Amino acid sequence: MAKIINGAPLPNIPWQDRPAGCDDVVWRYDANPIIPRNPAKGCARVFNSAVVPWGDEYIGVFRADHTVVTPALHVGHSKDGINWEIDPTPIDWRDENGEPFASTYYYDPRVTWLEDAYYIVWCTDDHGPVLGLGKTNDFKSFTRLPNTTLPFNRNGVPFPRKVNGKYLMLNRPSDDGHTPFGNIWLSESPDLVYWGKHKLVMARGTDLWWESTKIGAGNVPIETDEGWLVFYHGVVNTCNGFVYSFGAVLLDLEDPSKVLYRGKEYLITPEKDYETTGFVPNVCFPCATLVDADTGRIAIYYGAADTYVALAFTTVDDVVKYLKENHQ
Ligand code: BMA
Repeated sequence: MAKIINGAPLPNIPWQDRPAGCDDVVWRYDANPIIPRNPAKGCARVFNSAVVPWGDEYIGVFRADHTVVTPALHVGHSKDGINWEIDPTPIDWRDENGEPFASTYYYDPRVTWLEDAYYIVWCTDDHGPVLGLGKTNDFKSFTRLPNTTLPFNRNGVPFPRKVNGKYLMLNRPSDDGHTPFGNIWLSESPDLVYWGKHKLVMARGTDLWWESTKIGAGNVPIETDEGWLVFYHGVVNTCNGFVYSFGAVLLDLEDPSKVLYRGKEYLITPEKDYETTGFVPNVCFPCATLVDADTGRIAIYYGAADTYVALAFTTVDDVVKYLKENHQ
């Protein structure tokens, strides 16, 4: 049995058992999507968002595309991880001196507890898309640290702890458009300010068409006794545009630039109406997981069609078993 390590029990994790007769590794919540259109004044669509436990409730940083279409980050609260209240006011980012540190746009946040605070990585604007970094302790005041990359990089995922004394971040160098290429890289930092020693973790899978255009890490890696478990999106280009599915990979615990098992097939691909139809059709984009270290249950939060937040479930044992038996 694969186990989650260094994780906490989460007895009230959002959960539904695998439906009878279903042998999928990952299965959807049957009342998806959990966040509908226009969930707060001025927020037209909320998707690609990150949630964490908060006492015995949940809190998160949500990507909200406003009614001018530009994306911003908003805090959201939930008692059960399923029903969410999105604050109508965006996060007011300040620099380390308390001065406003605003950007034109903010999207695809990831959140993790890391030593002394909740850290947030997202894509933001500095003469092109870069990865922003910020932190909070109360989800009321938010401090921005220096951006972590040069342009262009639009997909960043922090690790929940230092590995071999270094902070780590998965990321994807890209362009300033809708990037028709992209591989997953690992960058390290001694202090969360200077980032380097960039290493390629894995390249898009040219022979496996579901991930042949680009790939990008999804959730903050889950530490298991078999390796770091990461759900990642894989994109195929078609005559009607990109299709975003997601699969999973296990990375080496001591050196996460090493791939142990990379799944062959997607685990979720756009099939349901809320995934195939919306502002951007055919997108399933994971940004966060909740885990219960006692049972190994995993709740995956993914953006659907750049319009909704949806939820899917699996267990660490199910995914690890699948990856060992069906890897590339
Ligand atoms: C990516 C990002 C995501 C988005 C996806 C599909 O490049 O912009 O936020 O979900 O495209 O539109």
